[in-house]
Amino acid sequence: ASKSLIETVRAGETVYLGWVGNPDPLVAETIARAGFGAINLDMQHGLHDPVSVMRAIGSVSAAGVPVIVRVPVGDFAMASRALDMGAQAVIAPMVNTVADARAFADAMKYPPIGKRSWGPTRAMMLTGDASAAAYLQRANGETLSLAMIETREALDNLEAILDVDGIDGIFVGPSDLSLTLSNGQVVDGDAAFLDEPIRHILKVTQAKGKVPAIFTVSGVRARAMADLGYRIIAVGLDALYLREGVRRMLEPTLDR
Ligand code: 3PY
Ligand code: MG
Repeated sequence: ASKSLIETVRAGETVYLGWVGNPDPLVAETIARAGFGAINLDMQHGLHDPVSVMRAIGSVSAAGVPVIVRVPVGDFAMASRALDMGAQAVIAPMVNTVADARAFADAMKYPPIGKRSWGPTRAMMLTGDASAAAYLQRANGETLSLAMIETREALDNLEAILDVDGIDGIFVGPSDLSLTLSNGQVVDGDAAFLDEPIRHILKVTQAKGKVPAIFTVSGVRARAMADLGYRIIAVGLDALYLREGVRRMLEPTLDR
């Protein structure tokens, strides 16, 4: 089997993450096989639902690629379900307070760290754990909870959020961060005024020994974030892959 997400992250390697909102399992599999180190299934702004997540985890796992699920805002019950279905990590959007972070960690981790309820039927098919004890023994350490920092409030609470036991890393949402820091004036994930917070979040996350992750919309930006020190880096999304692919295909046919 290929390396799990946690193994790759522990090895200090960078994971480039494909982002998929289309709920058809073949779309996720095709994008996974095109070269990404992991695939995120988006239930917040994408069209994924619990059943499509279950199916896409199957098709992407068949390609030997780890799956992350981004749940809808505040839907921590879905975070547990995503793990039960075999997701190796969950991204929770809009984690703004310690209470948000605590609720997220509770859904992600078994006691004594959290309050995750038992039922990893599909997860155990994928890990190959033959007993409940075997899965229990490693689940808390091997499933990643990534809390999205994407508002001014979250930025103010960053250290306290990172200190919550059971939060494994931070996932920066540059679009929402630009929206909230500019008080609704700008949506631009590449805006220059994000440079300072993006470096600050990275430094604080590294200092706490947790995983720094971020969203980007280009390979150039993704590479720059990797060089800065981010370790899980989303590169664009499926709608963009389709549109850019079509444009590149049609480019030679255009009259100049
Ligand atoms: C953001 O940039 O706000 C995100 O949530 C990335 O998907
Ligand atoms: Mg966002």
